[in-house]
Amino acid sequence: MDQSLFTYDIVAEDPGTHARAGVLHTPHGDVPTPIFMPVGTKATVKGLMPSTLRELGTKILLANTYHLSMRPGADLVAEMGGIHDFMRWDGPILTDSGGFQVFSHEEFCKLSDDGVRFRAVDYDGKWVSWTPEDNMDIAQKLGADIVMQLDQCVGYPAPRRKVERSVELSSRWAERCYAAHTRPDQALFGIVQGGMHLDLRLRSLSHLEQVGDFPGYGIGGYSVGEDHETMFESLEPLVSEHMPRSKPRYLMGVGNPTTLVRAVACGVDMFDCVLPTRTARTGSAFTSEGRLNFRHARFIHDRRPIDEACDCPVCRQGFSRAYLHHLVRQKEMLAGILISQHNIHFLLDLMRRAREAVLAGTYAAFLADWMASPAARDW
Ligand code: PRF
Ligand code: ZN
Repeated sequence: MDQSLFTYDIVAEDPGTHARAGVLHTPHGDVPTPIFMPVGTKATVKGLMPSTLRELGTKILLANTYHLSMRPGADLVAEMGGIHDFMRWDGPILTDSGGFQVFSHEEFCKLSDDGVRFRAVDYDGKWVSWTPEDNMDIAQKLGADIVMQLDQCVGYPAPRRKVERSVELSSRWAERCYAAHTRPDQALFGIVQGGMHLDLRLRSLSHLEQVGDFPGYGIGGYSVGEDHETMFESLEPLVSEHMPRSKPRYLMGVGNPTTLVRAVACGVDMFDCVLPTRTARTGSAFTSEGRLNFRHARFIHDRRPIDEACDCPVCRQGFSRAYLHHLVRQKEMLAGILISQHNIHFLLDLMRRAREAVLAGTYAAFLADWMASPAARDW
């Protein structure tokens, strides 16, 4: 990797918390942090045009190496000019390795000496074998700006010994991914595992620091069934006391608004989650008053926008709750499209305001205000 293409500037550090504001430079543009990354697993954020994502203020998108390697295949994407050209999004893209997806069907997943064998249950059910080198080969063909190492994510609860083995395996894979990754215009992030055990997390981090000079770190293995307090017990000290200050920190697969606001206070910089788009497709919206589900009959005559405090394109254009209720009930595809836009805007805007608070040195008050707000109740 050409390090000069992926510098991370810390612009401000909040005096009352561990929150920071930064700018991550990539070959396809700058990413202000803290940031939420909308999820476009199969090289599409379901139902949304890239121009719409841009209008919402999206700075970086997520896609998935596992899904794209199954369909349409990494060679096809490479033939079409790489993932940016293929999906017509010219901003930064991060691809997750697929470690998480592969291990989510544990019964169809076998570890071999050399890598992982799994059944592609979301596709044709065929057995697929991946070494860390195969995974990097796919990631380099897809051509995202940032790619994640292959790792093993363990659910919760899990026996400590199992978590320990996953840390050791993920460390060996980190080393092999690091050695196999050669694309200069692409950054490879290591992933810290270790479940809810701080000592295992620290061991994982120190392994990664021995492997090489990763330009950033993922924090995997959270939001796997534990409650919030259990998560923050190890996440808080890991991030605020132990992770290197100068590198971006990406909390993987975490996207409920309260967790984002609290994790920023610990010093997390990047987030992704399917929550805003997946729940949108079931009629559910994030609002300043908490979560609303438009299936509910109480919206039949409601003329108000999704959220009166929102300036997203959907709320600005005056689509009423009554109309959304109608679309959701009729299973019209516009329902998911409109609510997805609003929900993505909600998380992007939350992180924009968080960043402003860090720049003003008032993040502690921002956190306290959020926790006292009706929105925090639901998440
Ligand atoms: N590893 C990878 N991707 C992930 C996770 C992980 O642990 C998680 C855990 N919440 C989400 N996405 N590679
Ligand atoms: Zn809105």
